[in-house]
Amino acid sequence: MEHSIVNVIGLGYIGLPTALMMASHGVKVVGTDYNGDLVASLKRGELTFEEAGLEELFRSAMDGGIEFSRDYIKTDLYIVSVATPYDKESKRIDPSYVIAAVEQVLDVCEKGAVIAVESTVSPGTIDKYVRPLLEKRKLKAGEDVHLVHAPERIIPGNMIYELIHNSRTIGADSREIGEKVKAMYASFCQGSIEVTDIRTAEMTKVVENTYRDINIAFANELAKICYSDGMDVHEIIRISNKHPRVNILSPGPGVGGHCISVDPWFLVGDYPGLAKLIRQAREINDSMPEFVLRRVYEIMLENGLTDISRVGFYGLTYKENVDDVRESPTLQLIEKMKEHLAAAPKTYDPMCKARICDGQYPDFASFLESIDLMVIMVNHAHLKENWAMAAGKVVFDTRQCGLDEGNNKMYFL
Ligand code: SAJ
Repeated sequence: MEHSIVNVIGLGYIGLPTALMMASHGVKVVGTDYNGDLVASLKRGELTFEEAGLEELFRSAMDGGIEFSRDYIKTDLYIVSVATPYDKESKRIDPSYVIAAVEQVLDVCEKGAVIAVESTVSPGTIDKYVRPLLEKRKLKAGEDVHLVHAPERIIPGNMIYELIHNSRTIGADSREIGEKVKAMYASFCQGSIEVTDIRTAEMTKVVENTYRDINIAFANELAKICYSDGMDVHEIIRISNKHPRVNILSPGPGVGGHCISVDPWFLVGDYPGLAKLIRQAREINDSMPEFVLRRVYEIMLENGLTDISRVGFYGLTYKENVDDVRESPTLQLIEKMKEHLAAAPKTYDPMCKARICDGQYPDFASFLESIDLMVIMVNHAHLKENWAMAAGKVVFDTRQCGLDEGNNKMYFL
């Protein structure tokens, strides 16, 4: 598809790598974000979050002439990758940023332009919230403007590789438009690109994350069963996985991130009478931080530790080697503690430069000095590199990090 310029709207975790990737593959790109500080920082050549390989990609996109702006530009292809926050109580997605972005695109776009929404949305969002925006302006979908849903699939920590190598899905109202958008993504994506309709594309995204949530829940439930009866869940999973058709995931302290812990709720919300396994899996994964707390209490008793303020939690992010703390198990655990009127526990995370919560330590040494029991919530590479510093501590490893026992007293999930 010969576009003059692609305008990528929303330069966050997904929009920025996508915009940079296109620009470094010969596509003319303008990245737009309403956050002036973010735009200014990118214009200065400074990245706004850490991700393996992003720095190099940024340089190559700059060489490819990428521009950043607060303004939407007049063109014929828009990629909308703005945030879709979710309400913790109602479990519903808030589509207001997507709506605002599409409204502003409609203010400036050329006739026949394509608006591809990459943001994660709940199934039906395009029909329910985006299509009516066109109708309101008496614009005809499929003629004046073409709507597309092109959900992202990349995993934080391996985004750059996955942007290039993952297959992806394009949902469009017509095959012709789907194929045109596919051609643009094929400028950098080496995976297969499936063209389908918009509802199917919306649903596949949510189904993919729900599949993973359910599989993690199975591992977590096994951890609870095995612990209750003195069996080693990790050994059991290791051996079971030797079966050619078994591939059990790893139990952990909970499931975080903006997608897997959120998307399955859309199905529960829309199909409460049908989505029973999905709800149960969500509840199991949400129960894990509390399970960790119960285990911490038992470990304290076993070791004669009575002072909860001398228990520290290593890792605030939702998984290893990223700086994203959204819905992280550690933050979920802190919330649980608050519900029981406990003060925020001591925490340390080498990936979090910013202050996330009370009790957070800026360096590993002083964190260790102030605690007797360290609970590993995230397996950052930093931990193995600095493991010698934790010598002599009681350690509860919820992530099976493979650390040397040495003179530590170790417990596992
Ligand atoms: N986790 C476990 N045990 C495991 C695997 C993961 O406890 O065996 C935990 C992680 O520690 C983390 C959470 O689950 O807290 C989710 O992490 P993840 O690495 O499984 O996935 P995300 O949330 O980083 O990214 C997912 C990916 N989706 C799938 O794998 C189906 C990614 O491809 C999507 O692009 C992303 O969600 C998204 O944005 O939808």
